[in-house]
Amino acid sequence: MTKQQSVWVSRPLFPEVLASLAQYVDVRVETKEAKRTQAQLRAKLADVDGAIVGLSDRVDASVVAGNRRLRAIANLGVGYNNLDLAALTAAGILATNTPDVLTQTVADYAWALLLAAARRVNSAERWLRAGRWRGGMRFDDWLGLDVHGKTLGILGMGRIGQAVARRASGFDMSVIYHNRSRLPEAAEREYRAVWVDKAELLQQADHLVLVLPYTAQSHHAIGAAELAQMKRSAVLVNIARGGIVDDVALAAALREGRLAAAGLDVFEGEPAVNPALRELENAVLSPHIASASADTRRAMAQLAADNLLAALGHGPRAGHPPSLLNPQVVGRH
Ligand code: 8YV
Repeated sequence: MTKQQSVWVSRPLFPEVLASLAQYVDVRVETKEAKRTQAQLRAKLADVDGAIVGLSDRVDASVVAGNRRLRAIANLGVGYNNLDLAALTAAGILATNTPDVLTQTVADYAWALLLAAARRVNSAERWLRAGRWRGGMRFDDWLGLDVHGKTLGILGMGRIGQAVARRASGFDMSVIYHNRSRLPEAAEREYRAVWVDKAELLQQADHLVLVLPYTAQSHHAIGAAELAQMKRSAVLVNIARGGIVDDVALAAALREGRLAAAGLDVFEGEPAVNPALRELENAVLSPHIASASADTRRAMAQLAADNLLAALGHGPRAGHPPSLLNPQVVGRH
């Protein structure tokens, strides 16, 4: 049977997720993720009803201008700074993201980076693999920094920030956080978390995790001035978006010993990574994989597919995508 609607999937997904889409719509899948130009994206979206896109697909006004067919964009990720939500809403296009399903996995990874950077895990492994462990090691070699018992700072206290905070109690840490809005008292008690202003957060945190959305306001929220306020013994972890940190200032602080270490999963201009960061032994670097556990990536892909199908009027949630970002568009068609 020919299906009336078509969707574009910007990168390969799990076969069972693609099969669930194909029950209802024609599916065109790209064989690999790519950084496409606005003109290329515009062409890809020209004759489809919906699409699954990811962070590398910048869907802005120029991409959807004049497209009278496109009804829905499902983003593979909780952060959606790659979408111009105002432009999609103005064009009557439903937009969705993938919250909740990745919260715990991303919070786990923040801890992986914090512990790895503080305890120099990756650097020690590189040294061992290079065949340099030949005995005669000094008792004061490979000294790292403790994490347990310290003060954890969290910038951004949404779902993922709270999941990071919850884990801190297992490390006997106290938690301070900064966020536009304070948590309810019960939640602050549960996480043993105290709201502080941003300057206090920077100055008092023994280690700092960044988990805030990337917006015009959060661009370079951590730059030279902020790094200068942090403890020299601090570890900085970024699992949010590259643009939140000024990479050049961070590399300088790490190189000059003004900051002890960093764990970075995201980079300004990724997949390009500032060479100054790549050279630093005290930076743990990974290619934006905080949500990449098998269960979570599958759940994210399925949620994106469910969102898209619902937005196009199919399946049990027809008309009501589970994680809709612009509900004001519903019913406009
Ligand atoms: C990516 C993320 O979307 O959810 C987010 O906001 O940044 C990640 O989960 C994922 O890596 C796919 O690119």
